[in-house]
Amino acid sequence: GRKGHRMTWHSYHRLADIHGFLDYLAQTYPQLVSVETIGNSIEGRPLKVVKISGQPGSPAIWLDGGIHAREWISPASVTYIISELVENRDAHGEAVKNIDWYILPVVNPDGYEYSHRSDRLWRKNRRASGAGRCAGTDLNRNFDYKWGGAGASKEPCKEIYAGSGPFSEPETYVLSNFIQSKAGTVKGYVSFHSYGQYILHPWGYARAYPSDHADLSNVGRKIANAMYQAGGASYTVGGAAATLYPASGGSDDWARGTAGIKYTYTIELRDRGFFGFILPAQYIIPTGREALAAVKTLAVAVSEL
Ligand code: ING
Ligand code: ZN
Repeated sequence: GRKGHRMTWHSYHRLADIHGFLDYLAQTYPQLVSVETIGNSIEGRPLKVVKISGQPGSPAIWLDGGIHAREWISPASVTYIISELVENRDAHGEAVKNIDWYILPVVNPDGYEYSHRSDRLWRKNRRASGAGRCAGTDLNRNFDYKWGGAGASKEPCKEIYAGSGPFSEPETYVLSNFIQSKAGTVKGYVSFHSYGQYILHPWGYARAYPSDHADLSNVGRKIANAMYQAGGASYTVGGAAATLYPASGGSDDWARGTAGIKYTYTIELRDRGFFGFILPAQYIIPTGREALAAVKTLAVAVSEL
């Protein structure tokens, strides 16, 4: 088409349109944007990370979306963030320009496509487990930190099946290796999920907190204020297990507990349950604005470290 891509924020798009948008940005802004396929999903789809470069020596922030297939507002909001950080760069202040952003909008591309084609409420990846057996591992139970503990299941038919072992799934293995390869430079991590309007920080495995709980909580509250100003929705801040429910093997516990990233959050986007996972597309832009406000606030916090 005229614009060189098919992406919009007026409807939910298939994986091909999302990947086409990332490739378009890398072609159009080669000095600012690059796209790297860091590995492939279990069905062979590329895991495409977009890098939006800061200045030499800038700290890095990692963002991901679409760990869970049915949470369509997550990839939609993460691609909205990418669009604004690249194509509306001057509108968002200096802090965002002094960060190396690494962004994986669809961690679970097989599940995402399956949720479009076959089962709108699919959550897990699409690992096959043999004839008559249940498919799929919950990628947000498959990370190594406290793997297999509270709020995770060893039963493949469960929605919270943790997999056969830590990082048994290519999607989590590849993501974790990529971030570890940037060791030391990544100071912020946000994983976007839905729904509920929560800003969650570690720990998820138990109702406990890291020793710098006050920092996580303070920045979390700043994020909540910025999101409210940007989009009008209220977000609740707290430890993941204490606020929602215990869940072991999540990406944010890994990001803090294994990778040592200071500011680590899971953000549960809109809504609070009226539409739930089936959030109408008219809410993509207001929710995307909130998600963008969240990461801008995080960029300021990381810059002050
Ligand atoms: N919720 C998260 C889940 O994986 C969560 C909630 C995140 C709990 C991180 C603990 C730690 O179950 C959704 N909507 O996926
Ligand atoms: Zn989720």
